[in-house]
Amino acid sequence: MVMEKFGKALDNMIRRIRKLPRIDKDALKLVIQDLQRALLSADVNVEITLAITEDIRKRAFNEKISEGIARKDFIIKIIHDELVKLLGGNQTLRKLKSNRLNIILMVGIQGSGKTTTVGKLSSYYRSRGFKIGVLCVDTWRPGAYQQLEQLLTPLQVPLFGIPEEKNALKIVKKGIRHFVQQKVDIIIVDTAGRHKEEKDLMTEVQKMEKLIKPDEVILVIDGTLGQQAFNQAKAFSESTHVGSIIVTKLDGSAKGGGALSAVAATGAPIKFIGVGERIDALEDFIPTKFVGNLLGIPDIDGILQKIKDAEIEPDKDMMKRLMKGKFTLDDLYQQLQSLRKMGPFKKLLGMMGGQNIPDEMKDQAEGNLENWKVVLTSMTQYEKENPNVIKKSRIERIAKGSGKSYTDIKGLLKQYDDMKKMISQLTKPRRGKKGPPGMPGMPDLSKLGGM
Ligand SMILES: Nc1nc2c(ncn2[C@@H]2O[C@H](COP(=O)(O)OP(=O)(O)OP(=O)(O)O)[C@@H](O)[C@H]2O)c(=O)[nH]1
Ligand SMILES: [Mg+2]
Repeated sequence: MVMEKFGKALDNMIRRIRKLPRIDKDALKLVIQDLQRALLSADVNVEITLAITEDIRKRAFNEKISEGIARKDFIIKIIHDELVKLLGGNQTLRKLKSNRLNIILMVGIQGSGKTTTVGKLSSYYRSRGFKIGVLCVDTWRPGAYQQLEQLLTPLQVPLFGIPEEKNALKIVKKGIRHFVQQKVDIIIVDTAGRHKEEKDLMTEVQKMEKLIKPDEVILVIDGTLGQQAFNQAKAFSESTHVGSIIVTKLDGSAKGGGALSAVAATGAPIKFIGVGERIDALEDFIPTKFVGNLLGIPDIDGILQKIKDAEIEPDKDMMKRLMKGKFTLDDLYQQLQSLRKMGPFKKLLGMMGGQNIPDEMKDQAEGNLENWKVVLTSMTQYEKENPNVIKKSRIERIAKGSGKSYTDIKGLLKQYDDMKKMISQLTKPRRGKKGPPGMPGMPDLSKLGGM
């Protein structure tokens, strides 16, 4: 499993957060220690670890949180956000340009998995309809050309290389010319492995970049690399314009924190991860999903959604209209839509005094939403804004236009009336009227809807 150990350490941290009845500054201190331990044990560089945890410490108590959101959930969210940010944010894959040549330059240290990844990328893009050409400019590793040949022959992807030539720049120049003539969509350039102490080789790759002006330089990082990943990645990003990262060997027992450090060192996002030696062992990298798994919270999406909903302010104009008793059919439709998501409408009602919306109302809203949608398209704007004018002949016309029956339309209009009454009661000062539990002054909602 990917980054198993890191995941376990984070899991412990989340458990700690969840067990706490409430979170105070002392509790946060422990949580932050857990997180630091998790990051460090995953080989994340010390400075980065401190920077992240400092950010979390600051945000945890200084940011205002929306009503109805537990501080615990909020802290889980910030930890999630910070880790996603560390991993380069939620970048969508840069789309290769169609109808023009794209050049990808692969760089990385010896044995990081460049050549294997070239094979995987060839297969990935070929199956998406691109015409690929692979260029072997590895003048160091014995049998580099043959290794690529073995990988690419089954895929029927053409390979260019001059095994006896020792000047990488000469090969790359000829190779690009060759594939331009062949009119390929993507040229993937596989280079020799090199590391930061090999100054000549670092200069060579720098010159190569200048010469071929690639659309993307991909740094291939071995996921098992550990602490050195930071400095290696930094050296590459100082010599070339690293645009993205592929982390390999995350199928093993890799701690993977090296990859996190590499992202921090280069500022480039991870785009793919390698999860095995086979040609198809390449996965899209989706930071939110990755971090969600890492944090081991199955309902992380639920928590994030809840916080997002709470942060959406209800429509102020609508609130004003409601307060004035102006409530149109369009408003109703919008309300039902947000009711379905139990988002801002619930909040709006909460602000008006009706906290607990019964489930049946939610179910009915769900059931009737589609009907309302159709019916509303058969109404004029005037009718939607002044529903009281909708009498017999208009109902007949609307029924015909929407393919519903006369009683259907009557039923929906009744639903509108009930809703309007409910809202006007909520906006009136309360006088201890009877209503369903938890909703003082509310009309019987079970009558709502029946279509
Ligand atoms: N388990 C696993 N092994 C991988 C992965 N990617 C590459 N490898 C293995 O890592 C070893 C080195 O891979 P190469 O692709 O030759 O690495 P390279 O960066 O081209 O090496 P040089 O050309 O010498 O710099 C091979 O044995 C690969 O099978 C991966 O995602 N998972
Ligand atoms: Mg290689």
